Amino acid sequence: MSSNVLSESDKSKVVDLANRHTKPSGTTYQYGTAGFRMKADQLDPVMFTVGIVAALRSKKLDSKIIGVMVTASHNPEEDNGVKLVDPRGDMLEQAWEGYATALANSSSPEELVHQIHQMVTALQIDLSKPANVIYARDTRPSGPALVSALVDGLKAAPGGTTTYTDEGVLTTPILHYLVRCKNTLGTEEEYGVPTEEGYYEKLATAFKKLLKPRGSIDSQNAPEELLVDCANGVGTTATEKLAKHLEGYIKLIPVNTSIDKLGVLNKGCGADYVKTQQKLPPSMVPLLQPNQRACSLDGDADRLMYYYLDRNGKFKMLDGDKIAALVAGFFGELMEHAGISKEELDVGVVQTAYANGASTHYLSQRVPVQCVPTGVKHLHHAAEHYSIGVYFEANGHGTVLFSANALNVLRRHQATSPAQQASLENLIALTELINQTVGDALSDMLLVEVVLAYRGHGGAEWDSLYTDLPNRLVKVSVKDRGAFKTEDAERRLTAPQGLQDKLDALIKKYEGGRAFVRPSGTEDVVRVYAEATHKVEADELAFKVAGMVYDEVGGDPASRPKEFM
Ligand code: G16
Repeated sequence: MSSNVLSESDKSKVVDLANRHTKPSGTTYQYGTAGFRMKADQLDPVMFTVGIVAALRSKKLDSKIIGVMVTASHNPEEDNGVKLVDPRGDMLEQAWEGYATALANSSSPEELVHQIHQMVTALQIDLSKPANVIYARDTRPSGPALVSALVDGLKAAPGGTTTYTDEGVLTTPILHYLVRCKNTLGTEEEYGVPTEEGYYEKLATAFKKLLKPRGSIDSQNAPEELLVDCANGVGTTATEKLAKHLEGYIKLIPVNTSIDKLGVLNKGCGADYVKTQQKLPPSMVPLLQPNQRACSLDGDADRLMYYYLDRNGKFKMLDGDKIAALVAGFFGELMEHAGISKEELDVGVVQTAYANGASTHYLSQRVPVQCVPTGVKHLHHAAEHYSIGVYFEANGHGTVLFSANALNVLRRHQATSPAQQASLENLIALTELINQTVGDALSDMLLVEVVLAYRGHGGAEWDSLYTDLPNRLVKVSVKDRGAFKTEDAERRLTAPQGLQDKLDALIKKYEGGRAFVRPSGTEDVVRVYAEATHKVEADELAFKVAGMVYDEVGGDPASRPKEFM
């Protein structure tokens, strides 16, 4: 019998277990850009309430499997985080973020019971339904204890049985893949074999359809070997396993693979280091040769940055914007070669305010381009409006989505020549190679290698699609990042009052100047981005804006930008 009411035994179970996970007074939690994320030692009570939310979400969605990923991705090792994955492998529906936040901020076990009751009533959740949840974590040392707190939350979930499975240590994209596979198993939308091994097999099979073994004509431009900086994180094991599946096709060489050493995760390496420092991870310096390319993953392998050394040995970065430009153009070409018109399938690109102005200009001349707020959840939903939606954040987070209609068109299309047929088969193989659930560094890496091999291009040719405008990204630690509110896809500030006018007056002084300020949703900082025609001016603008931000609200003196003040 359906029920929206917590029984007395439900209530006492919640209270008993919640007593083991009390919230420190004065702490406020917020489901941010990618879930809850903060210093790991503050997360125990949040993990507990997230367990309850995951079970309730499953009940609400007819017992579909919900995923929970314990990771702080690109953040330092001492941070951790948790996010929920919806049944199709995408991010938690945004309307639920508020409920997750409310439960996490309950000031006592009794208040938590009250919040659960409110949520169950408002959302008409049938508690009698069973719940199904799977979870995984990255390699952070804080992970196992946080998983225990999560399990207590799953045990505390009210109503019918909650079944949960520990999927172990996995990359974020593999957990997303598993959620979708398990929920579609036996349906027309079956996504793949619901195991970690099934994931590698799916990617490798598609890659092998697209690129012939090394030594054959089609593979002549794939690199002999590709150095993959694994950020000393969970991407290490995934890269090693994937490499085995790809033997004879491409040789992946994992670098920064110390997953058991304390303090090295994302330190001096990884996608975020490359993007923010705009230089090679020091460990890559002795390894990378002029004219050679390599890539960096982040701590949970959902971001990818490419780079190469030019013939003079100068570092050149190929970020998420460059990946979007490469990939969007490739789909256009393949469709044309397969005899599929733009009217049948439209290709669109989604970016954020961080996209380099030159990339937006380049892409806008070729395809529709949309700008949305930071966070894969925003990009993913916007990309779903296109037949083939390419979304990438400049930081290397992104993927390509194919609509149900696009998959139908590809299945039904009648090629009229062997050449058309070959392009059509390649398009279909790409729908298998590309992770449809979330940005996935490993899947994106194989995609990039396929495109470059087809075009016969290396890093330099790819880089020459357009020239990045000089830019600078700065973090400012302030007393209260909540004081910063934005509009227009985070390109303008609405608070603190008057600050945007001051910024406008400053930006006007710089040739090609553009800058914006937004509070991070994953770190306790405010981010400042600036670009200008000349590098020195982009740097100066970024630091002047950072100085204004700091002066507006005050903050940690150590993080007051010193340059150009
Ligand atoms: C997460 C999100 C990304 C976002 C990044 C930074 O990445 O998934 O979409 O770009 O945080 O967000 P913010 O600027 O708000 O801190 P990851 O790789 O850390 O999960």
